[in-house]
Amino acid sequence: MSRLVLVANRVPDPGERGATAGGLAVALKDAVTRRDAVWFGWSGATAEATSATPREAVHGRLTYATIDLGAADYRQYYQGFSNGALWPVLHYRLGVARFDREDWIGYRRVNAAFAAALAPMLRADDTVWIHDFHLFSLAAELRALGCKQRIGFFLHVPFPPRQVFAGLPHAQSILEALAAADVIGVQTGDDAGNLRDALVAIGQAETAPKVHAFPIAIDTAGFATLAARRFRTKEVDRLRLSLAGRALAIGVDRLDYTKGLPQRIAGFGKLLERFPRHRAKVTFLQVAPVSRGDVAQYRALRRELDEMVGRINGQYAEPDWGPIRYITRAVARPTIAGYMRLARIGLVTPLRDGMNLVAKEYVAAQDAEDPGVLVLSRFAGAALELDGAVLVNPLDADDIADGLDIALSMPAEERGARWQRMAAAVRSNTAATWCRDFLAALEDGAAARD
Ligand code: ADQ
Repeated sequence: MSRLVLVANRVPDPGERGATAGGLAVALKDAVTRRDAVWFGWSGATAEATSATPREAVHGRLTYATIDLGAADYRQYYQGFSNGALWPVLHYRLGVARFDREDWIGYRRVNAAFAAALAPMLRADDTVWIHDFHLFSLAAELRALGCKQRIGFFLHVPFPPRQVFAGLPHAQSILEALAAADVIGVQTGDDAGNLRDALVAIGQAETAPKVHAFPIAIDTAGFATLAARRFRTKEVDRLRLSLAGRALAIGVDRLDYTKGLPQRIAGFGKLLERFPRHRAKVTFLQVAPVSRGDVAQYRALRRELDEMVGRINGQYAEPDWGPIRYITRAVARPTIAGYMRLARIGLVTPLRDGMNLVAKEYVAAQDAEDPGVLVLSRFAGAALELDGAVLVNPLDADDIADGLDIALSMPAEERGARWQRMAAAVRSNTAATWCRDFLAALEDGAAARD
């Protein structure tokens, strides 16, 4: 089998294995354990200048190859164009985006630098799989250097309707660069439709058929085992005892404005206001470690949340009950898995999300004998697969409150039936099938599912 070369903005820490590894590392585990592989990308460190050659670290069949980013490249490529412009636009938030011509130049420069550092490492029969919006131009840069390998690209975040994407300066260059990939994967059929439309509108109709949906998934059996094991530990006992028999609702997110946290907290406040019978009967635990804390919008979000949580707690707390527990420190993944199993409600309400793996993890973590209810945003990619969830409009605090009321009042039989439907979905599409489906489309030209 040919070697697989994964490219992503960040390369996971080789030490983060198994239970502690998150997101992409878990999703790609199947692909990298079955064959020789290279994982190429940014080390996470900044230096005076971006490295011209990667540092390599061999771990069995997997080689990590990393480069440092120069300070200006970090600012323009990563903070500027990737996080400041692409992230909001791809999440339908043109008004939040910050555009700067220098950032775009830096973005192109770093994509070219990735290509220049990677190309000498490539063997003729390698398969290259590029991940996410930081590297939209990388396939084209590799082609410009003469690389003829199969190249796949997967976008982890949504692709908005073409009229929204057109608001991004240089939108056309980005779409044109994508044509260099052989297969372009997105999370859902909606994203695929939007991206195809955008390609056709700029005269790239021949690229549109390369776009397919491959909904990302989790290691369902692994997460279920982790949750069941962790459920019986002291940390989860501590939480259980502190609830004193009350229901637990849990939210687990990075602290990001796309995750709908203010609206979610407002929704929980509306539940207590409009449905007094739930007061002192349910506790909401939100875990949201700070991410991108050096960006002004994220600092403002944190202040807003601090204030909202304080107000609602002040208004409704009893001497022996506080409505909201809000943690901005990181909590270890295995512990989160145990908490999810304890929670009667998983509250996942992003304003827009490519997929949202937390929703799938919550389903996997449940006890089949007494499962909880998932209250899920209609605008998360996961909503298309998890039709047993109580779906809500994440922008509408009253709708979130209604969803919470439905979930808290739901008879055990309905809870079980809804969970069975969702459990079947997360068992049939897993991280391993996701990897295999994408690579089959890229390497064998296998027809994608959509
Ligand atoms: P993210 O926006 O990071 O990912 P998500 O899919 O929800 O969002 O989470 C990724 C992983 O991080 C999950 O395994 C989750 O458990 C973990 N995680 C999130 N918050 C955490 C917390 N507070 N503590 C511990 N762990 C936490 C992007 C896209 C998503 C897409 C993924 C994968 O934005 O839409 O689902 O990539 O493609």
